[in-house]
Amino acid sequence: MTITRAIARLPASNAAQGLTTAALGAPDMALMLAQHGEYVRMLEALGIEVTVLEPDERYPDSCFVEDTAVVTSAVAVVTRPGAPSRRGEEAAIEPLLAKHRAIARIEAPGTVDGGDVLVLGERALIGLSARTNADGAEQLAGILGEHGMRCTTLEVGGGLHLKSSINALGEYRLLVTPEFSEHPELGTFERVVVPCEETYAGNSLWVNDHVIVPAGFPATRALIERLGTTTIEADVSEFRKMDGGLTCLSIRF
Ligand code: CIR
Repeated sequence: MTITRAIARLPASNAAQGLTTAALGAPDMALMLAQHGEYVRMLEALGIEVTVLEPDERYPDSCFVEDTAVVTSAVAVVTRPGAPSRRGEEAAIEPLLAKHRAIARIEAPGTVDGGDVLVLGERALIGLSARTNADGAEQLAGILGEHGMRCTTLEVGGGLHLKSSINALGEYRLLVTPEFSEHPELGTFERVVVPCEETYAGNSLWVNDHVIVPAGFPATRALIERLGTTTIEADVSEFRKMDGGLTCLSIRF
C-alpha cells in the first residue's frame, strides 16, 4: 500500500525518563530532536504528509507513537498499551485517525503495543510479548478478521516487540533476525536474515518502495540493496538508547 500520511510526536524533554533496557546511557536531547527532524523530513521526501504533534511531557515515551494504534486500509485500532506508564498516550491519537478510518479499540484486560503488529496487505503478524497479551492479540485478530484480514499470532522471543525482530521488505518478503530465520509460522514469506552482529537493523522501515535502515549497519543495508531495493540511512542512535527505532517513531497509513 502506498503510504500518504503519517503521525509522529516530538520527543518530550523528559524522554530520558522513559522505559528502557538498552543500557546505552541517556540520550542527548539536542541530537534526539535533530534525528527526529531528519526522520520526518525523510518521510516527507517519500511523499508522505506527516502530522508532527507537540511533545507530551506527561508521557516520556510518547514519541514512540507507533505503539498507540494499528492502522490498515479499512480500520484504525486504537491500542491499550502494555506498559502502565504509557496508557493514555493513545487518547490524542484517536481523533487524528478518526478523520481517515473507522475506529476500533482494544479493551481491558487486553493490551497491545503497535510495535507488536506487522500489517502486510491482507495479512497481519501479531506478536505476544511483555506488552501484548493473549487477550489483546485475540481482540485485535477478531477486529482485523472482521475486515477480511488473516492474522498469525506468534511469540516475540528476545526482542521488546515483534518489530524489533521482524519487518517487511515487501508484501511477501520479511527482514528477520536470526532467531526467526526458520520460524514455521513465517513459512509463506521469503526471509532475508539480518547478520547476528547487526540485529538492531532488523528494525528497518519499508515505506513507499524504499527501506530506511538505521545508520551503522552496512551489512544489512548491502543485503537489502542486493535485492534491488533502494535504501536510505537514518541515524536513530538516541532513540535506540530508549529501546526505540525507525518503525516506532510514526504511524503510517
Ligand atoms: C518503551 O519501552 O515502550 C519505549 N521506551 C520504546 C518503545 C519502542 N516502540 C516500538 O518499538 N514500537
